[in-house]
Amino acid sequence: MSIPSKPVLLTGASGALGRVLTRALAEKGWTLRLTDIAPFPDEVPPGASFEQADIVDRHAVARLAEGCGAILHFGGVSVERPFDEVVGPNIAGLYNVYEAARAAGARVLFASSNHTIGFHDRSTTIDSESPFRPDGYYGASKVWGEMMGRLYWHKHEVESVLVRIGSCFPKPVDARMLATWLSYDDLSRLCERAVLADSTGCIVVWGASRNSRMTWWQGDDRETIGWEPKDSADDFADEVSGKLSGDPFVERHQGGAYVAIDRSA
Ligand code: 15L
Repeated sequence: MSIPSKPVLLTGASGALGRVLTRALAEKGWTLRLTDIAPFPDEVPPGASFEQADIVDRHAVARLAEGCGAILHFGGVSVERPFDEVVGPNIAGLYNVYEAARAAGARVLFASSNHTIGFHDRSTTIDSESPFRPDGYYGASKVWGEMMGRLYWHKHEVESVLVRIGSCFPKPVDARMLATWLSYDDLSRLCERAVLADSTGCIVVWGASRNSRMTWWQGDDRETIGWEPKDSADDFADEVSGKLSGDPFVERHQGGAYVAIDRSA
């Protein structure tokens, strides 16, 4: 069993995915530095420490990253919100994270999103080089994050694994998620591989499980980190395949409900 040689900083630790990763990686014996703007709701596991901090606080982020070998960046706004709520954590916050990574010599795993490409049609298959088509301010902020990854790689050799997460929940809850679902275990293994891989450069990985309805996304760099998903949304098909939005515009696009939020019809 491999363990990173340096501590790993996890931002957004108090969120749903942060808590999942804290449990999974602490169980493996990793040394974790946890941070979030909200208090950590669980008992802090052995090998981990928690500090409450705002991602827009540049000095706090730099201090937290000092001596870390990797940053798992799950902090910031994680759903579509008005621009003024997104800009601080997801735009300035990304600068803080990348500056901290640069100073520490740390690799970044950036929790990007399928909402960077949400306006592609479900009838098409895109790859990681296909044009961005963000479906809101949140999706556009994730495009910015991916661009920061590329900038800091080419200019400063900061490595990044940019994970375009589909729908990471305990189980799929509607028909769309039969394509986009990423299980918690597949996410945890992905983060583990992203940190432990010898070198990554700046790469993109689609964050979805082995769902047979996942015909939308192909061609990423998962081989570089040796990650293959093991779970599948197919097991939930009977339960949720009838759960549609009833809106043809939403059903046409990969981003689902986000494409219709605040839309000028
Ligand atoms: C995301 O990026 C969100 O963080 C999550 O809450 C879901 O909305 C997910 O995308 C999705 O597209 O299902």
